[in-house]
Amino acid sequence: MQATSYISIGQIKPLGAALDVPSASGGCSTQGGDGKASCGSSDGPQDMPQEIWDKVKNHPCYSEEAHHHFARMHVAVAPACNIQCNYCNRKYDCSNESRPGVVSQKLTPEQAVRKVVAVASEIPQMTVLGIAGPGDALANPAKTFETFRLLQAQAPDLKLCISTNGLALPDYVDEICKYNVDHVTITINMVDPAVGEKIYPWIFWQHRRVTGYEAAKILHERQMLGLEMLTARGVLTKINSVLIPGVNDEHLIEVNREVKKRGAFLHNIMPLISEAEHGTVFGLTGQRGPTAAELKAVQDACMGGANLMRHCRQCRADAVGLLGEDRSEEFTLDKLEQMDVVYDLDKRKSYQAQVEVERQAQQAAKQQALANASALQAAAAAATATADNAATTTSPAAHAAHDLTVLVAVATKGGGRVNEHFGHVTEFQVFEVSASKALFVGHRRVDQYCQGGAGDDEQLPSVVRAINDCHAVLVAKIGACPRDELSAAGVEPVDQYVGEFIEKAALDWFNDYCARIASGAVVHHSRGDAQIRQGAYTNLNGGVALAA
Ligand code: CLF
Ligand code: SF4
Repeated sequence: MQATSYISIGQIKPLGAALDVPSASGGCSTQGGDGKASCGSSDGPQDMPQEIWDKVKNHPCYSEEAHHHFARMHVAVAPACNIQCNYCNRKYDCSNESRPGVVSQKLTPEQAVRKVVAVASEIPQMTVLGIAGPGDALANPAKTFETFRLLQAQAPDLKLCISTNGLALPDYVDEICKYNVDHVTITINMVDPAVGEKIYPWIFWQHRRVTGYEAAKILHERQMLGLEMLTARGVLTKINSVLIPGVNDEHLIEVNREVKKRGAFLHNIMPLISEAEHGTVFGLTGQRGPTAAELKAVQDACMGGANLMRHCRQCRADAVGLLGEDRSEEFTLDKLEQMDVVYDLDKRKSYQAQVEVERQAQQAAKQQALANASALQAAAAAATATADNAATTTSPAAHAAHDLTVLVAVATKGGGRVNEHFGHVTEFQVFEVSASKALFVGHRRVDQYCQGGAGDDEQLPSVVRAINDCHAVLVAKIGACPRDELSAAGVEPVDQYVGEFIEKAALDWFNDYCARIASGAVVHHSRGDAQIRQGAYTNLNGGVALAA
């Protein structure tokens, strides 16, 4: 299928409006994969039209900033799927696995709505209800749309969201608009069926199973058509792509270009999860996932600016809570029976207003820290130039510090602050920091070091491997043993920014680091690669964690 004209976010219309398709030759700021897209998950209100900002500002997946403060939940009402992906094995009762397709309980629409209302009452920052499996939301249209219909009456302030492989998408665009579902994720791993047939063994299409190249071609055409139809109707779309080394790694740059052309709002490139224990085709055939550096290289190649989502946690199909935490065990069907549920809209609004104040404080702190960093850099550059002009010797390190970009790991339990002890971390957030930015670029899951009040030293090497590409780790507190091990590995443990906003803390540390380089107190070295932990959390109650 041929590409349509380029469409910018500014041209996305409210639901129901027709799209003015621009001429292919210009008038649009989106430049596909070749340049900076018009917006991205790290952008703010100044980067997009107000009506788009209103849609994304409280959506933890569509706004990186929002994901520190707002939660989502999934209801597992969609068990069937109409295609097979080589990275998928849908499992039930895997409470200690966190990856797409895994759930503990399938729900009817009525059970789902009860659960949503209960969660929304308990977690006022839960702003988005998503249907993301464990199969495909649109391969189960009756259950998916019945859930949305019931919810519209009972929880009218929730944003509705679905995730789909796209095969059935063109058939349900009207229904999606009818229920005001204004966030749709399509998983698109290829735009070339020759690549696609390595990922999809079959699809179920028009009452028959189709295999090989033909299957991938049909899927590709349906995905592109569905994406174009949603853009034309003003529905925000996010494209999820699974990075499969040797299969579609470089090809994802082409995917990025094609989906941008068709008006996709965000592109989320995620690492393949393929442990043999998961029982997927890729897991069983030894197809590996990417390293942290491989993932970042493809993401960087796709972005000229901030058009990528990098904070995806590859959630379970019944996940509840902030991205990176999972509170689904608190809301099982038997526990719901015992709960006294009141949907208090005012309480939710008031809580969210408090979050907004905190969020603005975080933004202000970041801007102030950036201004400080920029002033320090300017002063350092002026001093270097003066020294150069005077033919005095300036250290090469002082020159190098001006252009530095490093990764910093952060221990946080939410709210956008450095507020978690090293030993309690199950996930580090990773920020890319320079004099002009502190940008969230990923997360690293780890096994919790502190078990039952004591450090488990056998876990330390795997924790260090997970953040081995970082120059520092910002924590609220850290013990002597992990401090020594991190220092020996070249990762600086930093605990003097407790409670501060992450970006400000990262920039303040960066300025200090540059000053130490310039003075010769430390020597800057490049870091190595890091290991991406495959999709499971440690179950503190004795569950088995999958191998790192
Ligand atoms: Fe769920 Fe997906 Fe909606 Fe978010 S998840 S349906 S857009 S509410 Fe988010 Fe989870 Fe990543 Fe999905 S972190 S797997 S991108
Ligand atoms: Fe699994 Fe989703 Fe692929 Fe279906 S579309 S096989 S549920 S990953």
